[in-house]
Amino acid sequence: MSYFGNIDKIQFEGKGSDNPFAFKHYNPDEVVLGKKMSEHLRFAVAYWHTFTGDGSDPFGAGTAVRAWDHLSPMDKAKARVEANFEFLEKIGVPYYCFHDRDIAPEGETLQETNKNLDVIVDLLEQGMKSSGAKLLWNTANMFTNPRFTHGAGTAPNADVYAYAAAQVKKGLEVGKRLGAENYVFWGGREGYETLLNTDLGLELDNLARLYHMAIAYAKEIGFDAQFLIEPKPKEPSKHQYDFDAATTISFLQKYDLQNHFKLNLEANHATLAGHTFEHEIRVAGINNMLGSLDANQGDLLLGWDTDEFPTDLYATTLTMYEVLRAGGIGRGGVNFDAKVRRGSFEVEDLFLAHIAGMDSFAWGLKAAGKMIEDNFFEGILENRYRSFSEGIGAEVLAGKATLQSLEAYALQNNPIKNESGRQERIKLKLSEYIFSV
Ligand SMILES: [Mn+2]
Repeated sequence: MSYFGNIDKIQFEGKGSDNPFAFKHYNPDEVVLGKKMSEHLRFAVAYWHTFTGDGSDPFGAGTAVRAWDHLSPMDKAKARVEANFEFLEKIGVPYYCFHDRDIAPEGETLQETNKNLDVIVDLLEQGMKSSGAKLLWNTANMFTNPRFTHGAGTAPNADVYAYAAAQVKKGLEVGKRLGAENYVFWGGREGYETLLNTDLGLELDNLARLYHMAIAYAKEIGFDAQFLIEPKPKEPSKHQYDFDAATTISFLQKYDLQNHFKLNLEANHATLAGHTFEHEIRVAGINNMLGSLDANQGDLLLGWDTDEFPTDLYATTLTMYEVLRAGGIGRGGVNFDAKVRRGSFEVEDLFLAHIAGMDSFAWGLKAAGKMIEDNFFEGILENRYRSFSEGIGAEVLAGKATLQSLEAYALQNNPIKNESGRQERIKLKLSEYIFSV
């Protein structure tokens, strides 16, 4: 059966096209900086927003109109599998991502839940074989069920901790079976509300213990996916432990986990942490921890995680500029962790939203590629830091300088001359690049 029968495979038609169901910028085979667009971007569809989400919010019931609405939970789960592969094929996206509870409903017991999961994983495996679609990553949802009200890997209750561990174990087995490129840990409720009832040190130690167990088990079963942690500063907890890239990297280093993990960075989570997405990518990049991207955008007028489809070209350009600068996305990808707005409830909107996101990222990639080809921004950095390439600056970089030698230099170097940073000029140039492609 077809879930999107009236929609044909989305084609690249180029900038002149006014067909809303066509790409204007995303041309998978087009080469940018020696590599195909499809290889740079490695797009993924998020199962939860695209197939499981129904448009409900804290003020009202779901609005989405989907062909599987009337079905029982297990039949619904089976229908969504078919819809997933039809959608991936028609939109031309090679990867998808899911949480365990997106794909199959929970049962009364862990045994029953795992049985439901196995039924759906069988179907996913078959669908991947026949369609060629791949799993960018999977993860465990350890935040929706009420048992996780106080956290999972940081729960104050060892029974909950054990349940979470069992869920991670199953997740790793599922990931191995489906050939996942990455396995993600998003600390859904790993955080706290008040220190008055929280042993912060123990909770963080326990979280690290869980990660070490996951590393050991993945090794044991021969699951060689890249492990990723997804930082987020708040929501649902007031204080989330994986606040941002820098906090997460410091956690990984403290517990000797840094060689086993990279980061899955999300644009809207960066915004909530008071950063730009490009800041987070740069921090990960300089620490060799850029793993994968959750592509979306927040609304600066709202204080929560709105997960909108990315359409801001300044953001997509700077994102792709940072990715290219970091040497690419590796085994990661650009996963649309984005949901259509509640008012965009028709299935057509799923296609139009992904086209918007894919075209915006392709546009950003082209602009960023041009910026790098022209060496414009790199040239600015080279000039701005040139005092470190000779004289006293070169001695600092070579590790030859001491406080005494720097003092001797400073005493005779008077006055010091600074230069303008010229950021207004640079920002205008950025606009020129974006609108030239
Ligand atoms: Mn989000």
